[in-house]
Formats: sequence, structure tokens, C-alpha cells
Amino acid sequence: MPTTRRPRVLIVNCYFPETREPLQLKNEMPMPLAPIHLAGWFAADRCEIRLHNEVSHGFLEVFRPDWLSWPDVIVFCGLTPAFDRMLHISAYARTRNPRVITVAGGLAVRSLRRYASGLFDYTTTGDVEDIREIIREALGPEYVAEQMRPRYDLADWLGPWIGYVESSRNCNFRCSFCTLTADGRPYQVHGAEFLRQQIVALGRRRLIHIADNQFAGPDRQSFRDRVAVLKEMREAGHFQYWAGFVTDAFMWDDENLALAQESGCISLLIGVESFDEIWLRKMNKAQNVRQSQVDLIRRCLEAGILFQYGLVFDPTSRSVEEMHRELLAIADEPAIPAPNFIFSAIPFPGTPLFHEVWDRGLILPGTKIRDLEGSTLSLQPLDSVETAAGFLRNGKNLRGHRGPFLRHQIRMLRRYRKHLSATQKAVSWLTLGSIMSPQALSNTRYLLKGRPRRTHISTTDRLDVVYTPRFPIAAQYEGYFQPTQVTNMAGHLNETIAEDLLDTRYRRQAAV
Ligand code: B12
Ligand code: SF4
Repeated sequence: MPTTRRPRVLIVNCYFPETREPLQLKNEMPMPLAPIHLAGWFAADRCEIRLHNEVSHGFLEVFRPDWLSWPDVIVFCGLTPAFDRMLHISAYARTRNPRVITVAGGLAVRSLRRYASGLFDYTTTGDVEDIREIIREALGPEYVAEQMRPRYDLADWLGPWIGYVESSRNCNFRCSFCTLTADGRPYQVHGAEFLRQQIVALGRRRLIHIADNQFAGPDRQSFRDRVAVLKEMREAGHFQYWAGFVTDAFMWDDENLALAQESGCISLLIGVESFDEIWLRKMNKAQNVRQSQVDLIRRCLEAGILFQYGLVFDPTSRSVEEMHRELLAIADEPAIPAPNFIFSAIPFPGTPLFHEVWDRGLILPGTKIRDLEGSTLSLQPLDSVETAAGFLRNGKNLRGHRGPFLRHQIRMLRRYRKHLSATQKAVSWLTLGSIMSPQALSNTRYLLKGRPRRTHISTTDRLDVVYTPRFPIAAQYEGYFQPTQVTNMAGHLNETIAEDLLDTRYRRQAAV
């Protein structure tokens, strides 16, 4: 690395858009926080730092090709399906600068930790703080920040209205399809002080989005402390509203809803996943069957908090007809809002679900890590493959139910008219718009863009254009553009990553 200038650090949040096209989804919500925290660990006065978020900025080599030769160090983060993007960018950067240092972490690396360790200079399955050790070793101790300060100033995708903070990590539940169950880390709460520091660093915002998987957790005192910080900072004018993720357990106690509402909570996103009790129990999501979900939803909305949720389509145990029946039942019930999103069950590496579907021979041939993003069928369905994929192409965006859901929206908002503010009603309309037309709302430039041709089946779906190198690549990195397979076309597990896919950490943890 040149000694005459400060080291250049590029932090990339890798991402594949659902449509498999090069898009810049500027209005997507929520946005990733890890790049902002990672950047905070590099000494600001000694390093030049740039952030690229592929969710909002699009594929790096397509939208900012000149950045590929800029860095001395590239740090990657991203979701499990984005793993191949880390390889693509590494191939370009290493071709242009053979001395570039590549560092990879986050969910993609946690899912494929053994395999990943051979492909980058540094890999880590740790939390953002682990970047300190890597900076120390790769650059020297003087390049580590004395105190982490989240670099919201570098995150140009945030805009002036919305900010993201983290107040806890991991989750205290163990749903069998969840990647956090495979990870098996304990639920961990940051002190209320760290929450305060992040809000101060953000500057004034309209909405603070708490990125935690599970804002409340089992420790009531820590929840009260963090809500007290939110209340105090809201009163001091730092923000107007906050939103976050919780589970059904949060609504068992009306006091939680009251505390949240008093501190400015505008909406909560809750993993309903399904209204089918048998399926929920099978997925070890017993927290969702203890009390009537419809009652809990009603209580949340009547407490003046918008209830937002997603539904899971598990094609191995629920037919498309059942899914349509579930949607019709929701559209018929004004006490429940429409879902924010619907996604297919995903066999994330190392989860109990992965083990189950693999043992039953249900993973489709030709499934790739890239397919594990919720809009692609990767499991043998009860219906025909085409019927199940048709649901992902249409039902997932409420096609076939739009009239009933528009009428339902009016009835639902009328029902809660005294409980919800005009802003909440507007947000509710936006979320209905975003399930019906996610791409258009994520960037209004794509309003008139047609739907791309896709099969929505992992065996046959086309790959994104970025799997074909745009620029010449050194011969040793050509393999980086081959998709990382989960199964080959004969349906056998990819031996290179089999150990990661069949990781049994969650079993060992359960046995402790
Ligand atoms: C923001 C977000 C999104 C955003 C952007 C995601 C992105 N990174 O590109 C959007 C809206 C696009 C999204 C989409 C989806 N998401 Co999402 N999302 C989140 C969310 C709410 C917050 C992530 C976050 O910023 N967390 C805070 C930061 C600080 O932590 P972190 O990113 O988890 O990273 C931690 C460690 O991994 C580590 N780390 C991360 N990177 C690095 C790098 C280095 C070098 C180091 C040292 C450490 C490190 O440090 C952090 C802790 O300190 C999480 C839930 C959550 N609370 O984590 C779900 C979550 C990540 N999403 C999830 C899922 C299932 C999805 C979808 C499949 C769901 C769907 N609706 O269809 C889609 C996939 C879409 C696609 N095309 O790929 C799962 C994980 C899936 C997985 N294994 O990849 C999560 C965990 C939710 C859950 N509990 O199930 N998501
Ligand atoms: S409650 Fe949510 S975050 Fe926690 S294990 Fe279940 S799906 Fe994952």
C-alpha cells in the first residue's frame, strides 16, 4: 500500500434485487446499518472511507465502475443470498489492484463460514467490533478508531428524514426457518447509552427505525430503559416517530404498547408469518399461538400503533389454494391490515428447516445461494412447481386480490379511524402500495417499468447480468462468476459447501 497517502477503505453492502435486474432502490425500507457501524471503527482522520450500498446505489461495477480500482481495503457485508456479489467485486478489485485487501463478514459469511474463509483475505463471523482486530492486523493499530462513531455522514442513501439505530442483537426465540436460529447467538442488549449516542450522531430525523430483530426481548427493565431514552430524546426534538421489530410476545402485555406509544412509536413490524397454528407450531414459532393473533393485532392498532407484518409461503406444507384462502380471509377481516410482504420459505444454511427439507429430499435441483431471497421457489411444493412459482409471481404481490384488498384497506382504516393518525394512515397506504408494486415505490423511476421475465423457480430462473464479467478479469478469478450452488442439476448437495449447509450448531446449542 502506498505510504504517501491515507489508506482507502471501501465498505460495500452487497445485494441482489428481487427482479434480477440492475436497480437502484433508493426508497427501500429498512436499509442496512452494518456499513455505517463498520466505517465507525476506522480512524476517521487516518483513512479515506467510502460506502457503497448496493440496495440504493445498485451494482457497484454497473453504477460506479471507477470505484473498483480505488480502494486499498474492501470490506464486504450483506445478506446470505448476496454472497456471490462479494466474489464478483473481489474479482474486479483484485484484477485491478492485486494488493487490495478483502475482508468479508455478516450474514453471508456466517452462512458459509468455512467456504468463505478460503476466498477472502480476512473473513469473520463476529459482530462489527471484530473489524478492529482485522484493521489492527491489516493496516496497523493506529488505524483503529479510539471510539466508534457511526458514520451516518458517509451514508448518503439515508436522506434527511429516516435514520437507523441498533439497540440489541440476535433474538431470544428459535424459529426453525430463521437464520438467527442457525447462528444460535444469545439475545444481547446494548446499554441505553449507545442508543442515545446513535440518535445524537444521526442528527434530527423525522423517523428513527430501530433495526433490531427483536426490540423488546425478555428483560423488561432494559426495554423500559431504552424506551425511556426514546421518550426523552423525542421530547428534546431529536425525532418525531420511531418504528421497530418485535414479536407477538411484546403485545401480551398492554403496558408495552402503552410505553411504546407514549415514546412516539408509529409502527411495529411483527413476524406473523401465518395464521395457521399447525404450521406455526411446526416452525417452533409457539410465541405466535399463545394468544389469538387477531386479538393482538387489534390491541396494537387500538393502542395507536400501526401493525405491520409479513407472511411466509411454505410450499412444502401449504398449498397455493390455502394461501389464497388465507389472503381472502384477511381481506374479509377489517381488524387485520394487509400484509407488508409475502415471501417463500427459504432453506437458509444450517437452520432446522434446511435439515428437514434436505432429509426429505425437497430442495430443488440447481438451487443457488443467490436464490435464497424469498421470491424464488427452491423447495418441492405440494402443488406443481409451476403453480407454486405462479403464486410467487402473482399472489406474492396480491395480484388476483387487489380489488378486495383496496376495499379492505378502506374498511380497516375506517375501523381504526380514531386510533391512527393521518401520518399512520398515509404510511398504511404506502405499505399496501409497496406489496402491490415494490419496485415502483422503491424508486419512482421504475413506475412504468415492465415486469422482467423470470420463472421464479431456482432450477430454471435466469441469473443476473452481473454474473457475466463486465470488464476483463484475471484468469484465476474467472471462477468467482460461477454461481455458488446449493444443489447441482442432479439434486445433490454441493460438496464444497455441504459442511456449511448442514452445520449443526443449532443442535449443539439446543443440547447445552
Ligand atoms: C435492513 C434489512 C434488510 C434490507 C437490506 C438488507 C441488506 N443488508 O442488504 C432489505 C429490506 C433489502 C432486506 C431484505 C430481505 N431480508 Co432483511 N433484514 C434487514 C434487517 C431488518 C436489519 C439489518 C441490519 O442493518 N441490522 C443491524 C446491523 C448492525 O447488523 P447486521 O447487518 O445483522 O450485522 C451484524 C453481523 O452480521 C455483523 N456484521 C455484518 N456485516 C459485517 C461485516 C464485517 C466485516 C464484520 C466484522 C461484521 C459484520 O455485525 C452486525 C452486528 O454487530 C435484518 C434484521 C436485523 N435486525 O438484523 C433483516 C434480515 C437481515 N433480513 C432477513 C431476510 C430473511 C430478508 C429477506 C430474504 C426477506 C424478504 N422479505 O423477502 C429479504 C432478502 C432480499 C434480497 N433480495 O436479498 C433475515 C436474514 C436473512 C439472511 N440470512 O440473509 C434478517 C436477519 C431478518 C430475520 N430475523 O430473519 N433486509
Ligand atoms: S422471532 Fe423472528 S428473529 Fe426471532 S428467531 Fe423467530 S423469525 Fe428469527
